[in-house]
Amino acid sequence: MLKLYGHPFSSYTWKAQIALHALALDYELKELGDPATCENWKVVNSAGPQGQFPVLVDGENVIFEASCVAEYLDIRYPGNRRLIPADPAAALGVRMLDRVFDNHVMNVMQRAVAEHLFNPEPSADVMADVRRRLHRSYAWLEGWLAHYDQPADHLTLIECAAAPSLFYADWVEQITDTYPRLKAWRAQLNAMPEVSRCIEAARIFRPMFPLGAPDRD
Ligand SMILES: N[C@@H](CCC(=O)N[C@@H](CS)C(=O)NCC(=O)O)C(=O)O
Repeated sequence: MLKLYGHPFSSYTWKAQIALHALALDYELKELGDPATCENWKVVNSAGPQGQFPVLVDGENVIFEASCVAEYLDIRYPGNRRLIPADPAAALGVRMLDRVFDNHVMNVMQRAVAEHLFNPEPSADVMADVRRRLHRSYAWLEGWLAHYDQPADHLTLIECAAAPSLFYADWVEQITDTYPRLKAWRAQLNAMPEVSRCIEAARIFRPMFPLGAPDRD
């Protein structure tokens, strides 16, 4: 049985879980609890250089970095529904968007979360910069969506990255009607069974969201 080390409220864990769900793979979520007592941290701390999660364990194989987890699953357990297209040029396009969501949405959102988690007085400058960057990414994505044809019958690595990053970015800086395509796509992603499974499993953890979880979704 595949083992995924992570947490049900963690955005990058969702990204790997969405890939697992899209490929209809059974897995056990090895939840990371209190680092003082939870043995599961040993695997995470010994996998990658920064002890970050998720980490996938498949027998002898230990994979970290959520994009690599998705690619590994797509190679090792290919279904007829590929997360990354076989054509190299099309695959590059998918990976480029994966980088956009990680670097310019997910990680920007995480900066706001970290600022509220670790700083007793969150910096107004940091938050202004986060909001500016998110709006810039939202505007870019709004334009990109005008030309993006999401496959009707399956998810790709783009959706694996987009769903969690847009879910939580919206909680930091709401995606308003200024971005109608992006707002509608986020709702569409949230409604997909591969994603809504993650949303529902994480619901009980919402009081932990450092900026305060909004009353939506
Ligand atoms: N680049 C990594 C980022 C993973 C990441 O930031 N995970 C968060 C949880 S959502 C984490 O490990 N946070 C704890 C830490 O950074 O020490 C990936 O794609 O897997």
